[in-house]
Amino acid sequence: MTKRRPDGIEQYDHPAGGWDALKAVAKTLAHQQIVAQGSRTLLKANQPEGFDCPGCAWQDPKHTSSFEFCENGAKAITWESTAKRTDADFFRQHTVSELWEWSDHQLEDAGRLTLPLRYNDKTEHYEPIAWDEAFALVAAELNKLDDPDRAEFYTSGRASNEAAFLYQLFVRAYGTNNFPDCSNMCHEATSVGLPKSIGVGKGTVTLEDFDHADAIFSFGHNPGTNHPRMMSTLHEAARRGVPIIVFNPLKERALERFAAPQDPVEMVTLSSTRIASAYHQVRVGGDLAALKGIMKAVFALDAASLDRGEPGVLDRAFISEHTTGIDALLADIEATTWDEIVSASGLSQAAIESIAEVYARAKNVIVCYGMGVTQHARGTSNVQQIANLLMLRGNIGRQGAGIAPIRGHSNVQGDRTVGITEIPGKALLEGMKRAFGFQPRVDKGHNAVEAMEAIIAGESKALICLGGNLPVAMSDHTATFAGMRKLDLAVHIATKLNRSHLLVARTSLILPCLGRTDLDTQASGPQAVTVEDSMSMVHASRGFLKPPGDMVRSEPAIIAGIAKATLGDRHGIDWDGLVGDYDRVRDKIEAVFPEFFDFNVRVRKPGGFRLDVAASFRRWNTVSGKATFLVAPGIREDPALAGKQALVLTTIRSHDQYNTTVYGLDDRYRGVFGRRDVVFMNREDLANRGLADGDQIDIRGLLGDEESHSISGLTAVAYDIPSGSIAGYYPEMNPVMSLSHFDPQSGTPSYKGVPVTVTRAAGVPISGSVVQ
Ligand SMILES: Nc1nc2c(c(=O)[nH]1)N[C@H]1C(S)=C(S)[C@@H](COP(=O)(O)OP(=O)(O)OC[C@H]3O[C@@H](n4cnc5c(=O)[nH]c(N)nc54)[C@H](O)[C@@H]3O)O[C@H]1N2
Ligand SMILES: Nc1nc2c(c(=O)[nH]1)N[C@H]1C(S)=C(S)[C@@H](COP(=O)(O)OP(=O)(O)OC[C@H]3O[C@@H](n4cnc5c(=O)[nH]c(N)nc54)[C@H](O)[C@@H]3O)O[C@H]1N2
Ligand SMILES: [Mo]
Repeated sequence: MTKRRPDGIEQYDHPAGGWDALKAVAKTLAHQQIVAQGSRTLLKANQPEGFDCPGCAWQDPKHTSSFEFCENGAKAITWESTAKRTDADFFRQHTVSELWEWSDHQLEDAGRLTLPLRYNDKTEHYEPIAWDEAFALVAAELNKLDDPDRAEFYTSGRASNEAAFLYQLFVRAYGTNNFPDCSNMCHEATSVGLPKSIGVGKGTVTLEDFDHADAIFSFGHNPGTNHPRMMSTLHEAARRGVPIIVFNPLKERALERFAAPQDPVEMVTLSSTRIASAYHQVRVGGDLAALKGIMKAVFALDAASLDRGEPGVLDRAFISEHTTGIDALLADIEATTWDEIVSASGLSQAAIESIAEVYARAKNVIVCYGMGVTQHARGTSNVQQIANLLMLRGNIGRQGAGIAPIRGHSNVQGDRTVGITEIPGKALLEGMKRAFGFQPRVDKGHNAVEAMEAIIAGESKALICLGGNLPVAMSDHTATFAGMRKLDLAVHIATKLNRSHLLVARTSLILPCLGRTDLDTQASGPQAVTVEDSMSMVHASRGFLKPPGDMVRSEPAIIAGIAKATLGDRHGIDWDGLVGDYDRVRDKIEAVFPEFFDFNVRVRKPGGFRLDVAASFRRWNTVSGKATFLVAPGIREDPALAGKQALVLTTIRSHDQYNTTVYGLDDRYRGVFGRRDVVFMNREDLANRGLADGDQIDIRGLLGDEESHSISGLTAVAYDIPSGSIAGYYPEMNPVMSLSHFDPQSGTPSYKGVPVTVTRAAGVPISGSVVQ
């Protein structure tokens, strides 16, 4: 008797990468109707004279002479360089309420935006509008507000340094620090947590450090899907025999086995390489406990070594010269019992001790981490405990060792560096005054959650979005969607249509912009922009494709258009001059931020340059001037979960999506095909609820009210995931989350620690999965 799996659910037994990845790219090129042009475009990705791939923020290899194949990079590029268009006809044919019924995939798949559009509530259509008229409308609405703080200026992390810099200049000159940005939902725990630990809110390693690492730890990220070029690095390290220790509640295929498409032998022989030397299925939210456990075991190894008359495993020279706070950390770890650690992490004491042994044996350790660590109510503490672990053996500021937050959007780190922040620091404020002669506001503005709360409360009346899909990316769609509809002004600078654009305000505009792959020509000729990757490398990006329409403008040009219309000649900023030649924007970036010295010269060198990361050189820009061990009291992930009989939901990306952009409905490595309406559950958790693989279920978030925080009619999939933890796709799961559930230190929503209950779908008979 065989049990049939639910429709579209299969066992995927291949390694990640390999021929399946090549086939997927061929399919994407065909679907986007760009087979010939598309393959030429791909060859220009991440080349010295080419464009920066919008797929992720992983560093390019030093010698980018040959094309580095990356399935999901190829999808990101072809999605942008598609031959499909949404033109005037498209918007004449479809009303906004009709488009609302389309899926997220269908909306973006309609093609590139080609015309500035304004919503007409009489006809219910978006209709073409002239650029100057659009700018004048935005200006009139912004200037009508009685307080600049009633406007919100969102940034998604694809914007170039030049666009982001002009945007923050405009917004600061307008008079607010309301800079919600995608970083607030992503690596904010890194940006807030690490400066207190090591004096810089960025990673300390470069790509070359991976060549010198003796052990690599990976917490809560899925590089096979989200940073596929990182797989080349992990593949190489694994083949060198470097232990790779993975912490992830789900067995992500690429972290288990990977066949490198760049490796002719593996491709021809259908062989593959084991990536993780040990795979620890930590409970969702169990990382804090796991990290404390590893540190406890390291302290025990140290004591045993000293007992034997050996020098111990802690790097005492580093600790005494470079750090402070070790005693408080030691006291906290001593007070934490193994029972607590084992029950909160879901890992056995023996497993944790074996991890500590690998850690103590390795001379140089790199810890990489992603959203599984940051998107928790204690995300900042998680990040700081990672720093603690590394500091115990001096694994920061030394070749082959360090901390590697794996960033999200391709320029999310750069956007922050050039001034997109709701908490302006002294250097930024002084730099702006020096370069532009006006004193920007010093007080804190809104982050993403605060901006959304102000919009929902009706306090903020205008929202300008430099890319992204804010209300869909946030928790609690019932609330965010209603909030959007209350706005007086919503402006979306975008490449493709998405659901945010359909949540119309009294005045709604869509302004079509160039993407990374498009040729950007301004008064002085073709322009390059710059971006900063996860390893703080800044380099140029030049698009070369014919833009999707004559009316489409660059992001810098659109921002300058809005700024000029809104501010007139306030502060004497020469908006036309800046946009006419992006070298002038870069000169201003250099004037504000001295670390960009000789910007225009250095960025013209192939590969660009690295920004100074003080901690990489053991210079600690903390209050005490030392790297600081920080204590995170307690062991439980999240006080909001205390006393709740809840399953903990984590939300994940499929292999076929880019955030809210859904390329397709498959999630190949997890064996899901043609659907996204599934929830991955442990078999015991299913059985305890009288449920089985394939049953229809309802899921309800416990931190919001019952009706608006439920999703009905999902399908339960029995999966290898720790008991008590369940997983579903982002953004489909966002309605069950509460907007007020976030990390109080960083404001990052707890997207990966949502307390929920699961019940059989109302009105569905108990037949569930079919037994043949
Ligand atoms: N193709 C593609 N590339 C992308 C993106 C994309 O959507 N598609 N998004 C970009 C962006 S903005 C970002 S931020 C990054 C995101 O890249 P990732 O950080 O890889 O993001 P997620 O897919 O959210 O998955 C995180 C991983 O954490 C695991 N996880 C979940 N909860 C926990 C937990 O509590 N503890 C631990 N240890 N692990 C956990 C999940 O199983 C999953 O493997 O990728 C960027 N690159
Ligand atoms: N439940 C849950 N929610 C999450 C997450 C999660 O893991 N779980 N992850 C969070 C994270 S890490 C992030 S970063 C956010 C992402 O939030 P956002 O950055 O707001 O969302 P995206 O889906 O990346 O935005 C896609 C849109 O960007 C526009 N776009 C694409 N390219 C360009 C361009 O070059 N220029 C401009 N102007 N527009 C462009 C297109 O119109 C496209 O529809 O979501 C967060 N939300
Ligand atoms: Mo992100």
